Order: sequence, then structure tokens, then C-alpha cells
Amino acid sequence: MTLKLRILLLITALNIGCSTTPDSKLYVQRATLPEDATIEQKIDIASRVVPSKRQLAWQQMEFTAFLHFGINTFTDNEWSDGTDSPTLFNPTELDCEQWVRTLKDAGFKMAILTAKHHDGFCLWQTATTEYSVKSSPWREGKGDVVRELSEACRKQGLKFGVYLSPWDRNAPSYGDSPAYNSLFIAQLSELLTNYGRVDEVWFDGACGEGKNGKRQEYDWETILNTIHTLQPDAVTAIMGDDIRWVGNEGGLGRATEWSVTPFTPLSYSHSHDANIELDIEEMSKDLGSRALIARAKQLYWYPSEVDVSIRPGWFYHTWQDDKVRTLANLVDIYFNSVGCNSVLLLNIPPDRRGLIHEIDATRIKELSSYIAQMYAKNYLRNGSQRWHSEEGESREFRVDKGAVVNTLLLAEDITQGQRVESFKVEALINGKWHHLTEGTTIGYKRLLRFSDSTPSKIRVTITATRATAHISEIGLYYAEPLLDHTHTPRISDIATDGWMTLNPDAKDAIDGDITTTWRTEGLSAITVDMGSEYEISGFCYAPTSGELSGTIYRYDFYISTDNVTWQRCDVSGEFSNIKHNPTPYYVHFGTNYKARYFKLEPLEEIEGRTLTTIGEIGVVTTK
Ligand code: FUL
Repeated sequence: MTLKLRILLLITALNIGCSTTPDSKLYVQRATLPEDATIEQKIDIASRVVPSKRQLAWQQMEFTAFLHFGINTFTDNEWSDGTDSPTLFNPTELDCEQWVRTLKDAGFKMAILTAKHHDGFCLWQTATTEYSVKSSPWREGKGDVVRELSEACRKQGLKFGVYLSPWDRNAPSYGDSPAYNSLFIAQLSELLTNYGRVDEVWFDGACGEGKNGKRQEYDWETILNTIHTLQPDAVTAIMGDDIRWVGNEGGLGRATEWSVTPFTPLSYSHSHDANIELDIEEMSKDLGSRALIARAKQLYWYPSEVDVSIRPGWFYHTWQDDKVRTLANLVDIYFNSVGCNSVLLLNIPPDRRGLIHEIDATRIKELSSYIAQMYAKNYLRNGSQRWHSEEGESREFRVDKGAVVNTLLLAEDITQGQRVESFKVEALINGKWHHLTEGTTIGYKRLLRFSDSTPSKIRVTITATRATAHISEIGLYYAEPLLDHTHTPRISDIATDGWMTLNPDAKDAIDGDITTTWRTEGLSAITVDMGSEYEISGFCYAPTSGELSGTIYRYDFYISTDNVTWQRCDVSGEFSNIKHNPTPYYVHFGTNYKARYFKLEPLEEIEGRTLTTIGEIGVVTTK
């Protein structure tokens, strides 16, 4: 037999092997579960739901950046109501090339810009409203941040995405559903036609108008069709149907994270009923278990994205320069997102100059160097190999002699679906097998940390899988320990030791411990006596670190020097995004007040309940 013939036969044999595999029936992005299907049949279908091409490309990026920039950058707000003058928008040194260079150097694969936040201010030259860069003094009204960023991304080889807030507090038509839908689709069309390739369109779900606010019925079908027509490769996030919000803005992924889920994307008209029937929401702990799938009618490949800011707020505030997340905290976030079968979307907000601040730039570079250093050496001698494992199968891997390791990576080939339900890992140390670590789901990537160990071999066992598991990568690494895992910001610039509350039993709110909570019935004001008079420039409210009921949404804040005459401080009166981002909120008065007493009076709880909780309250003395 000639060599050519032998190669031909071998190729034919391999091809036959592939085509006869039972795994060849795959369901791209969605599957309907027959009503009379048994649980085994449903799980079998679940194991064959796979990502679409654009979802796969998105997942492979792993590490993406958010850029919150807009009118709020210049007013020190997180949300504003659409009435701030556009003339306030005036970055002095805006340089999108610097943003992209900084992000690229730190390993990010995409940048998503807040083209329009809830205030309605547009960062591009739009024909749909005057409330935009056109009415600002920046570049004499001729500037276009979307253009500058999209061009810089193209030039430097970064993907580009847009955040377009559905909620618009400036548009007069908001709430007049057909009229606003037309405006919104016109804005979307401008962004998707005039700026080259767009890789992700991000629609947040926020709307804080409250009970008597305007209600807008969005035409999601036309909105999503517009995207699919104008930019067929762009993924749609949060209110779209390609990418699911992980359910918090704190950088916390789930240890058990299924990309195949019965959770119906909120942009589908039947989502409300379908999700209620299964009693699930984006925040639910379980979005993909067998028990849930047993009750489901539809399944989606709907993977999770972890969006979190490098600072307490989403927009830049000078006074948060010393509150940028520590390296250790960012590394934890990396393990909790990319390491938990999610994509990380880390927000790095440009400052008033229009530059990524030096502190943030240094921190993200430290993060990427740390991660690169960890991955630099895989200590498994025969790692990174593909392995088709049935339930209960084990595989042993030799470890480089004497290597100290503390981090394990496992990955599934998700083009064949997400299948592994649990696994365990043992280490051979001095000739004996010891338990090293274990986990549930793997998905696109799973990272696990354990204490430093020097095994000569490790043994990985797939203890439960929904069908043949396609393991595509195994790695064993050493990650330098980082000491500062805490991320407890300072709540009060004045020590609270000598303080008293005038409410009975409210000391948990001023005990310097954010983890203890003052909880009381009703919307109850708290009054604090600081013991002496101080000049204060703001205050801080930290919600509880646990269950969020009682968290204050709208409030009034008062100060007094004698507990008789009270003055109401001129503040926005709203902890804008606290429901989704329950971190300490720092409120600045923009002026100094003399005060011995202060009072925080809740006007509305995040869900309209009559209950008040305070994790901690403090005052700010510096601007
Ligand atoms: C939320 C918004 O309310 C925040 O301001 C921020 O943009 C975050 C990413 O999404 O829903």
C-alpha cells in the first residue's frame, strides 16, 4: 500500500468515527423539551445545547472592559435625571487611543462604551436629540466619543461594543411607547451603521422611576431584529438573548454555573410567565439543575457575564481614587468570573480629563501580569490534552518533580455542550492518594484554588456528567498568594467610638463593623450624636452585607448643631443603583456643614417595603 493510500484510509476512518458519534445531534442556542419527555430525555437534550458562533466567540474573549463615561463624570453622579446641562460635558484631554492602549496592554479583548446612560446624554453625533456632545463645548460641539473609540479599537485590534440605556430620563417621548421605541431604534441604527463593526450591544435592565413613574413597553422583537440585521455578529447582552446578567454587580459568579438554562431571556414576550412558572430570576442560585430542567419546557444556551466596577461607582469620582479595588480583590473577581464559567466585564471609568486614571491603569496591568504569571507554567506533564470521559472515569496526570501547585484549571469543549455535573481531584503525595479539591460544573473554564501542595501525580475523576464529557484542557498552576483579600472601604472619616444614636438599640449602625446590621420596622430615621461639632462634607450609607430587605433607596439627610434646629442638606436623595450594587454609597454635599448631630431619614425602601436596615453609617470630611 502506498503511503498516500494509507493516509487516505486513515483520514476516512477518522471521519467515520466522528460522524457516527451519538453526540452529533446538537441544538444551537435553544431547544424545546417535549412535554412527554422523561427527565433522562430532557437531560440528554440539555447536554446537546450548544452556543451559536457569536456566543462562542464572545465566551472565548474571557476578559472584557466597560467604560462608563458621560455627563455623570462631570457632575459626580451615578445616575442623573436628564436635566443636567450638556455644557457640563467638557473633557480636557480626551484620548481614546490612551483608553484602548491601556486596556490592550492589560489583556482586555473588548471595550464597551456607555454611548447613552439613563440620563439620555448621547456621546455621539445623533440626529435624534439635542442632548448630546453636539450641545457641549467639547471639540466645539463637533466631537464624537463613539467615533474616536471605535476607530481606536479598530486601529489597535480591540473589539468594540456599545451600551445603550433603554431607560432615558431626558427623552420627552419616554413612556409613550411607540414614539420612544422609534427613537430608540433610530439611535441603535445610528450606532450600528455609522461606526463600523460592533461586537456587543449591552442593554441594562435598570429603571428606577418607581410606582408613579413613566412605564415604557419596549418593542424588543424589533430592537433585536435591528441588531441582527445591521450587525449579525454582535452579541446582545442582558436584555438581549445571547448573554445573561450574572445577577449582581459585585463580581460574584456562581460555583455551579450552567450556560444551559431554562431561564427565558427577559426580552422575550413570554419571559415573565415562563420564569414565574419555574420560580426563577437572574439572581436565582439555581438556573440549571436537573430538578429545574425536569419542570422546564425550553432550554437556552444563555451564558453569564459578570459586570463589576474597579471602583465603588460605575462612573469616575475623584474621591474614589483611594478606593480602587486591590489586586487581591481583583484576582478574587477573576477566579469568581472567568474561573466560574463566565466572562468578566470589568468597568474602568475614564476621568474628567477623558483619560483612564493612572491608578486604575496600574491596577489592571498588575492584574494581567499576575494572571499571565500564573498561567506561564503548567506543571502537568501530560496536561492540556483532550479527554472524552464517561461518568465515573478517572485520568492520572504526572506533575513536574518537586513543583508546588495551588490552582487547577479544567475546561470543557463547549462546542459539544456543557455536561459535567461534578468532579473530584486527588493528589498523590508520598505514595498515597489524598483529596485535593472538588467541584460541580466546569463549562468553558473552571478554576479552583487549594492550599500549596507538591503532588507527584493528580487524578481527576468525572463523578457525574449528563453525557460523554469533552474535557478540552487541564492545567495545574501556582498562583502567588496575595494577602489583602479584604475590600472593606472606610465608612467614616471621623472615628465612631464616641458616637451615640438617639434611637434605642441602633448601635449596630455605628459600631464600625459593616457586617452587623441595625434593622427596624417602618421607614425609620436614624439620628446620631457625634459627641462634638465637626465640619462635614458628606456622609456614607452602607447597606447590610447580608439580606437586602430594608435597604434605603430614597432618603433625606439633615444636620444640626443642637438637636433642636435641623437643616436639610442639598443632596440627590437617591442611592441610585443600590438594589443591584449594594456597596457603601458616599454622598458629597458640595459644601461643608458644621454638625454635631445628623439624621438619615428613609423615604423609600428598594422594594417599597416598610422596613429599614443600615449596615453602617458614617460621615465624610474630605472632598
Ligand atoms: C446598571 C446601571 O444602573 C448602572 O448605572 C450601570 O450602568 C450598570 C452597569 O448597569 O443597571
